[in-house]
This record gives sequence, C-alpha cells and structure tokens, in this order.
Amino acid sequence: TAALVLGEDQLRLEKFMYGPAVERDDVLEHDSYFCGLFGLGGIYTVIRSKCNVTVEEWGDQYCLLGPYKEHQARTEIEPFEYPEGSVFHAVVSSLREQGWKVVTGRWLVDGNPQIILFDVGSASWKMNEMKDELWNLAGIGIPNPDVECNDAVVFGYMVAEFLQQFRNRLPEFTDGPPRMVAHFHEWLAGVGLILARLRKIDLATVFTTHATLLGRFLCAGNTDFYNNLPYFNIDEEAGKRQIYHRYCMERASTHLCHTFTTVSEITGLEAEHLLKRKPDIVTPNGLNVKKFSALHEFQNLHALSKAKINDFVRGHFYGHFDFNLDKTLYFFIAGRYEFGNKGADIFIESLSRLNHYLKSSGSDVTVVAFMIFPTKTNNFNVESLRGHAVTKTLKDSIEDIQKKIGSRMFEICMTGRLPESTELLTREDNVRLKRCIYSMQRSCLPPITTHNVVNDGEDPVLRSLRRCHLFNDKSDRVKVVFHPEFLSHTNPLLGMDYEEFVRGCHMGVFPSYYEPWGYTPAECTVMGIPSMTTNLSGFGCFMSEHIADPMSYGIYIVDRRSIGLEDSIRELAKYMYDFTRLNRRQRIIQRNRTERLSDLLDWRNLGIYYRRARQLALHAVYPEMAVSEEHGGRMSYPRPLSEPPSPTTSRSTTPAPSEIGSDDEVDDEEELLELAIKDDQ
Ligand code: G6P
Ligand code: 1S3
Repeated sequence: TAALVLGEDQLRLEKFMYGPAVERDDVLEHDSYFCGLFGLGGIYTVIRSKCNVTVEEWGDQYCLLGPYKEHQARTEIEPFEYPEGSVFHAVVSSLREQGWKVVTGRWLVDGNPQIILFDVGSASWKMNEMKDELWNLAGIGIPNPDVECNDAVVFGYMVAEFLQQFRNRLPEFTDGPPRMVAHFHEWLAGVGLILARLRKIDLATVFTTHATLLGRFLCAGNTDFYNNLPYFNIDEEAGKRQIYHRYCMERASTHLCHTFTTVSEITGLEAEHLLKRKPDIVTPNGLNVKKFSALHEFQNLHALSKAKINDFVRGHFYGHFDFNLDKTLYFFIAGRYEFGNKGADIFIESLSRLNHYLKSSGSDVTVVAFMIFPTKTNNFNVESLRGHAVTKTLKDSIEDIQKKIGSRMFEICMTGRLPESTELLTREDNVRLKRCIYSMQRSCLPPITTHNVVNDGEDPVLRSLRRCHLFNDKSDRVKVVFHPEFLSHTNPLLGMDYEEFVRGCHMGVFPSYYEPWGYTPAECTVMGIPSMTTNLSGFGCFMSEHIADPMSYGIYIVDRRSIGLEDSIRELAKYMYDFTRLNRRQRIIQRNRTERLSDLLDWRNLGIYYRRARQLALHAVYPEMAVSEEHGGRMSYPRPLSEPPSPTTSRSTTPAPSEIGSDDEVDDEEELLELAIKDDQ
C-alpha cells in the first residue's frame, strides 16, 4: 500500500481573484502563503509538520507529490534519483519520456519523506486539451484568465497520470494485492482527485478541506455567516464573486472522494451547508512538538527573546520612553492579512478599551501591541530607522565611555588613591552624552507603523488605529506597532524570526471570526505562551472540548458565537485587562500550564485521525481491509487545583499568586521548577 499526499500550497502564488471589480471587503489576497515556515501558511504547516509521524508509520511507502517551484525546491529538497527496479523509477522515467519535468528527492523536514515535484510549465502546452477533458468529463469549465486554476488543472493532470501509471505498474513490484491511498489537501489539488475518480483508477482517496472557498469570502464580506449558514444560495454567491468554477472544483472533490475530512467540527458544519457533504471524520491539526531536555528551557527562552523585543521598544519609542519595561507586556496578532476574518478589527477596538481601563484604574502596566500582517509597503519608514540609529549611537557612546572610565579608574587606583567622580566622567564625556540625549528628543509621536504602507489611507489596520485614537501618546497605556511584513532575523528593526518573537511575547491575541483551525494560537501553546482565540475557531473549540477550564491554562476563548459584536469586544478587552493584573509569578505559572498542553497538539497524538481517515477510504475501496477500533485518544486536562485567587483579580481561574505575592524576578532554575511542581499538585 502506498500513501500519497498532495499539497496545493505551492500553487498559491498568484492572486486569488482575477477579473473585474469585486466589492472591496470581499477581496482576499492569498499571495503571502509561502512566506513563513513556522506560524504562517497553515496548510503548508499541516503537511510539513505531519511528515515525521507519517514517515514513522509508512516509511518509504509514503510519498508527497507537489508542484515544482525552482526557488523552494533548491532550498528545501535534496534531490535523488530512484534506483532501477522500483515502481517509482519506472513511473517517473515514463513520465519524463513524454517530456515532463519531474524532480525527485527528499524533503528536508523532520522525517525526510520522499517527494516528487511536477513542473507544471513542462506540460502546459497540453493545457487546452486537459481543460477540454475536464469539461467533458466533469462539466467544470476553467476560464482562461484564471492563471492559478490553469496551473491547478495541469498539475492535477500530471498527478492523475502519475497515479494511473503507478497503479498499473504496482503489481509488477509487489507480492501482495496492490493498494493505494491518495490524500488530497484543499481544492487546488482537487483536479487530480476528480480525474482519478472519473478515470476509475483503482485507489482510495481522501480529501481534506482546510476552509471552504465560499465560507472565507462570505465571512470577509461582513455577513452574519454562522446564523445564515443554511440559507445561502451557494451557486449564486459563488457566481457573484466570480469563483463558480473554483467552487465546482471544490465541490466535485468533496463529493468524489471516498473519505472527506475537515480540520474542525465547525468547518464540518460549514462544509455540510456550503459543500453539501458532512465530513466522515474530523482531522484536527497537530504540530511536531519538540521537548527541551531542561524542563524550563522555554521560560529561559522567553526571557532571552523578550530582551530582544525590549531593545526594539527602546529604539521605537525613543524620546517617549517613559514606561518601565519591567512592567510592560507584549501582545501580538499575526497571520495572513484578512482583517475581519482574523479578528484584527475587534483586537484594535478592544485595545482602545483596554487603554481606557488601564488609564482609569491608574495601572502602572504598559501594553505594547504588535500587529504583524504582510501588506504592500515602500520599505521601512525613516522615523523607525532613526529611532534605532539614535539608540544605537547612545549605546555605543556609553560602552566607549565605560571603557575609558575603567582604564582611568585603573590608572588612578594604581597611584594608591581612590578616584574623584569628576576624574572618571570628564566634561567631554558629559558633552557627548548630552549630544546623544539631545538627538533623542523628538517632536512627533512614535510611529504606529514601522513601514511606509502603500495606500496608507485605505489600510484597514491603520484606519482602525486612527479611528480608535491609538497614536502612541505619552498618556496611552496601550502602545501599538503595525509591522506590515513577516518577521525574519535579517530584519534591521526587530532582527528575530517569528518563533523567537512569539517566545518573547506575553500573549498572542487571535480573535478570529473565520478560522477553520488556527495555527497561531496552537504554536503559542507549544511554546508556553498564553493566547486568546474564539469559539468560532477550530482550535478554540478543540481546546474547550479537551480542557476543563482552558483559561486557567492560558487559553482564553472569546465568545463570538452567541453574543453580539460589542459584547465580544468587551469580553476580549476584559480578558486582556485581567491578564495585565497578573504578577510575574502568576504569569510564569500560567506559562508552565500552557506549555503542559503541548501533548494535546502533538501529531503523535493527533496523527490517529489521519490514520483513521486513510483506513476508512481503503475500506470503502477494499472492503476486506479493516478499520481499526482505535479512536482519538481523549486527553483530559482537569481544572488545576488552584490556590486562592489572586488579590489582583476576581477571577477564580487565574493562576494562584505566590506565597510571597511579589513581582520579583524568578530566574532561578530551581525556583521555576518548584513553581511548576507546586502548581501540579
Ligand atoms: C521567565 C524567566 C524568568 C523571568 C520571567 C519573566 O520565566 O525564566 O527569569 O523573570 O520569564 O516573565 P515575564 O512574564 O515578566 O516576562
Ligand atoms: C487554513 O489556512 P487559513 O489561515 O487560510 O488552513 C489552516 C490549516 O488547516 C487552518 O489552520 C486555518 O484556520 C485555515 O485558514
């Protein structure tokens, strides 16, 4: 039996929409899919992170198929050629003989699975013929201007041809009855599935949708989506958005597969109404969780990464840097720039409420909220770069003066007396420092964005920040930084990659309206960083199913389902405010608890759902193949046996305050461990 997994992500390089004008808030851009390996590009993360457990189960009977993109292939694939005498060699050679470029190798990710990449360009001369066949066989017509779909058709044909030849040749190379199961992810990869079924290739198929096309569009368009799910005229809605052919590809894949899966129950419900098929099984997304040998390494990493964010904040807020970094909390939201779907709208609105709560309660806590959404920019803005330049000059000058003071002190002490302070810090030093301090004065407020955003007046984050008067004023207790580019360690301002940044923050806030799963809070969880999600996200629903009191584990689930928008905004603001009232010890305990949830999200536990999906499909085609009785291991996380609630908050589920109740540093390894153990008991 061979398992083949088809990923569509690499195809998503073109704009999602084509053709004439569409309502502004209906336009979704999908061109940022490939920018991140960790944290960004959900479907890519699913396939990549799952490799390890799938290879453990299938070894070299497992193979991934995808479209060839030279740049990615060069950095992510180690090419190799199959030896003669293997079915892979036979099929790949035959495809190459017909002029197709097929690259074979191992994907350089955990598990090192085999991967076969098809160069769509090498077969596109036959595109019209392929499109004709798709029309004749399935009645799906692809309009010429939709370049992304054209590519998807050619890729689907190449895959179907591979599958057919593989299936035909398999008996020559195996002893037992040859069986194959192919797993297709998302509609762009669906053409291969549609053809495989219509050509009646003898193989089992699984189709997973990670979101529905219409769901994503309808939600982005200010629709009361969940209350109207059964009532949408889906054909009409797809037609209005000029995505009817795409919708047909998605719906045909859904109905032709043997096993249909969605990543969450909520997307299952959506599929039932919009695609007219209930999932046979829900396959929740996992992560390839790596445990540190030192139990509290993730806490130490938090402190190290936070120090880097502190440096950025010093530079960004120069001249207005009158808040205490020891009492500053870092919140962030990140992801593909779908302003409403990802909940950036209610995040900003709630931040302005939080600002008000903090000011009116006289809190000494400052919250710096980062918004990381890639959009078009004309590079970093001068004000942000200047901030980092002037703080660097000050730092360099101080280091230089420090060295000089050291050698002066040494020389004077060598003469047998103690130095006077004026002998150590000279007039020139003072002048130099004064100059630096002078250059750090600024007449304007610290910028709310690090870049020159193209069409800045129309940008939804900037518009919202302006509307909510979040301008980084001195009196504001909530400061904001919009970073309209994905993070990388080569970034001159933040100089850290996404994972490092997340570790340094205190809270990830992801109040999505449309989120079939939601990897961003899941990634926070495995790094021991608390997060806020919603009961409309697959992740949020999954967590509340398995954890008695998610909030006590640092998973705050905002209700966006049963209450109105204003109430959701208030709830989010209240959660954020409650969090600002925890002291350091409480935050440390909470991070320990959050990190303990990692097992729940590990593919080692969640891989079972994929296994079952494959078994169901195999059973449908080869009834003699059994479906094992194993069911998803239900892990339950009971309510922690909390000590009395903190005096700073009325919530009973927040982590218990320390006995000392102080906000002291807890940087002693042993003490950290003790805090965790005490909390466990
Ligand atoms: C980690 C470190 C501690 C540090 C703490 C800061 O737990 O191991 O040494 O004191 O982070 O936590 P905070 O929530 O204030 O960033
Ligand atoms: C989708 O990616 P998205 O961010 O467009 O698939 C992801 C992986 O299954 C999922 O986490 C996310 O919610 C979906 O929306």
